[in-house]
Amino acid sequence: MKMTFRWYGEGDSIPLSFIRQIPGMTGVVTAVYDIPVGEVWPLEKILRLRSLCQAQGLEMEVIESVPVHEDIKLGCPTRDRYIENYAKTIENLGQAGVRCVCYNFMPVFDWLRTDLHTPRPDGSNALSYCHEALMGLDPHDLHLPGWDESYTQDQLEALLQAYSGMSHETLFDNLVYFLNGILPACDRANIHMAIHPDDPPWDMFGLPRIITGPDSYRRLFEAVPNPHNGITLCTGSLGASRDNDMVAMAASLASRTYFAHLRQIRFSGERDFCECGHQTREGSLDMYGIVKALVDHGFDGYVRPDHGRNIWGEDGKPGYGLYDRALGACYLTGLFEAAEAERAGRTGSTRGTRSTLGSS
Ligand code: DNO
Repeated sequence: MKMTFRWYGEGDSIPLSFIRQIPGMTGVVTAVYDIPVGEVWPLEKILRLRSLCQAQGLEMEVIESVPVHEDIKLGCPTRDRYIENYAKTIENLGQAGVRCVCYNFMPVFDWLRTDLHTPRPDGSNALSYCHEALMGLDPHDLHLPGWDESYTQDQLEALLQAYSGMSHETLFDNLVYFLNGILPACDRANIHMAIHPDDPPWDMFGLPRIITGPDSYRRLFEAVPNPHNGITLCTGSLGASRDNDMVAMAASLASRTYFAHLRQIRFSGERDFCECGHQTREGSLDMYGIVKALVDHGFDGYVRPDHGRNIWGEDGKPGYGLYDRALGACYLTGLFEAAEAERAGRTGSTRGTRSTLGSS
């Protein structure tokens, strides 16, 4: 596996020079942030990002995300142009050495939380989700913490109208249409697509969500068997549903998992949770069980720590400060070292954690 760290480009308050100092770090996960959704990412912009990373000895092999235009999710007649653009972006990314692209297929809203600064007993604070509080919000007048409010009220209203009544089947068909449109480019560029699950994994405000549990993946791989069609296993997203057994899912999905977001949550109600430190004892998910299941089933992709708490006085971008994610990365690297050593001992395999910055 390769340990990576999300970096929000030149606007990120965390410099690459700090990220490289996290032991075991091989690269960053980033994106071009100043191109409107649906337009082609110019090769020069991608290469510039890569050279900034390389100057700090960091790889840039994973992109999170290349966003999918709503017209594609809606299945509008205009989608073919956006799919063509997406394919062109994939080709440009391939030329820059990118190997994996994370994306999601959630209508209108990406991840949702109801509080970004929930105080924890140890004096830190973290993101949390309360289902009742979310259900009490009016989707037509939303001011969600952390949500990118890039839509005007009118645009949001029009989008909600356009989606109204859309079934899960139609959204799924639109995903398949999208994948079939871009996979030839992925094959040429040798890029793995890694769909991020819906966070949290249930319908929101009447909008369908389709990447929520084991059945979603069964259906997805049946419909699009091309091995470049893969997933981002996000434990914090999928794990928020008590129906999802994350250790079993890690085992059964390992071979199609190209990117793993390994994040811990602690349940505080049936559908309520608070984010917490990555360690197993901090929350409700068995992190070692998940890592071991991935390793034992042949996972050899990219990993990143996910949302961290604000600790040690840091007031970072919600979920994306430096300190707690760095602690998470070190913890996860240790879990992988142990699981890979154990597996090698059992199978006589020489495969292990790939070389890191320190090897050169
Ligand atoms: C939240 C992230 C998501 C993720 C996208 C992938 O912290 O995990 O925003 O980047 O859903 O497309």
